[in-house]
Amino acid sequence: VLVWYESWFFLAAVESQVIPASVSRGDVQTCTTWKAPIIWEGMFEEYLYDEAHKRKRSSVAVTVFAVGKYLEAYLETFLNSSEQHFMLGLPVTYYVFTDKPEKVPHILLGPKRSLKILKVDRHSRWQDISMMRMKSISDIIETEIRHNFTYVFCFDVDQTFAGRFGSEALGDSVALLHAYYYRLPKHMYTYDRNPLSKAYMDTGDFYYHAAVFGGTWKTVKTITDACYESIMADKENNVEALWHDESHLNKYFWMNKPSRLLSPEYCWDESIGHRTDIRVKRLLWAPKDYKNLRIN
Ligand code: 2GW
Ligand code: MN
Repeated sequence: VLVWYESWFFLAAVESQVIPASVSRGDVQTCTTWKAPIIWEGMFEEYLYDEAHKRKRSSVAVTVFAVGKYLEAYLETFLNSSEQHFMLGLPVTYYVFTDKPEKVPHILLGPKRSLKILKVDRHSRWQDISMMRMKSISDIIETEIRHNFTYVFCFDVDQTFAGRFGSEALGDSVALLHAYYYRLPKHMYTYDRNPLSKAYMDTGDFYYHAAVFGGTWKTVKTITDACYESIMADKENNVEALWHDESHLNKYFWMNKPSRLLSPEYCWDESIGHRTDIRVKRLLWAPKDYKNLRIN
C-alpha cells in the first residue's frame, strides 16, 4: 500500500506543477497541440521537481563528444560549467567520447558525480563525426547506461552552462526548440527537403536543435537507433540530409512526438541579441572559430 501511495504521490507532484500558461507565461507557447509542456522560466517550482526526482532516485547519464580540436577548444569549459548548473543534487555521470583519452582534462566533480572516457575513431569528414554519435550513444546505452541510469542527455560540446539546467528538463522524450527558429514561420524551418533522403519532411511541428536531446534510456536508445538507421540508409543511397543528424532527429520527433519540449533558454545564442521572452539563459552556444576548427 505504501509503495502504491508513494508512486502515485510523486508522479502527481511532478506533473502538477506546470502552472497554467495564462497564469505563468502569456508571452510564449507553453504547451504543444499534443499536450506536451514546453518548459519556460516561470512555469515551474524548481524544488518540487528536485524533491520528486530525489525521491524517485532519478539518475542522469550525459553523453558528450570531443573529437580532434573540439577537445582542447570546448570540453573543459563544458564540464566545469555543467558542474555548476546541470542537475545539481542528482547523480550524474559524463560519458566523454574522444579520439585522445589522455588529453581529457582533470575536472573536479561534485559528490555522486563521475566521468568516464571512451575512445572513438576520428572520422575524416566532420559530418560523420557528428552523425556517428548516434551509433556510439546507442551502444553505450546498451552496454552500460541502461543498467545504471534513469535518463540520458546528449549534448554538443561547444556550449557553456550559464544558469540552472535542472530536473524540470527530465522526461520520457525531450526535444529542444532551436533558438533561431522558435519565432519563425514553418516554411523557414531548415528540414531536409530532398525526397530521396530518409530525413525528408515537407512540414513539421517545430524545428528542433540536435545540440540537446534526451529522455529515459529506453527512449534515447530508440531515438539514436532510428536516426542511425536512417543515416546509414541515406549513405547507401548516396544522399546526405541537409543538417546531418539534426535533420534525422527532426524527422524522428515529427513521427514520434516528444513528451517534453525545452524552450530556447536551454540553448541560447547570445548573438541573437536581446529577447524579452528569454528570462534565463541556461546554456549558451560557444563562439565558433570556424577558420581553425573546420579545416577537415
Ligand atoms: C564539427 C563540424 C566541423 C568541424 C568539426 C566538427 C566536430 C564536431 C569535431 O571536429 N569534433 C567533435 O567532437 N564534434 C562533435 O560534434 C562535438 O561534440 C560537436 O559539438 C558536435 C556537433 O558539431 P558542431 O557543434 O560543430 O556542429 P553545430 O554546432 O553546427 O551543430 C548542429 O548541427 C550538427 C549537424 O551538422 C549537429 O546536428 C549538432 O548536434 C547541431 O547542434
Ligand atoms: Mn554545436
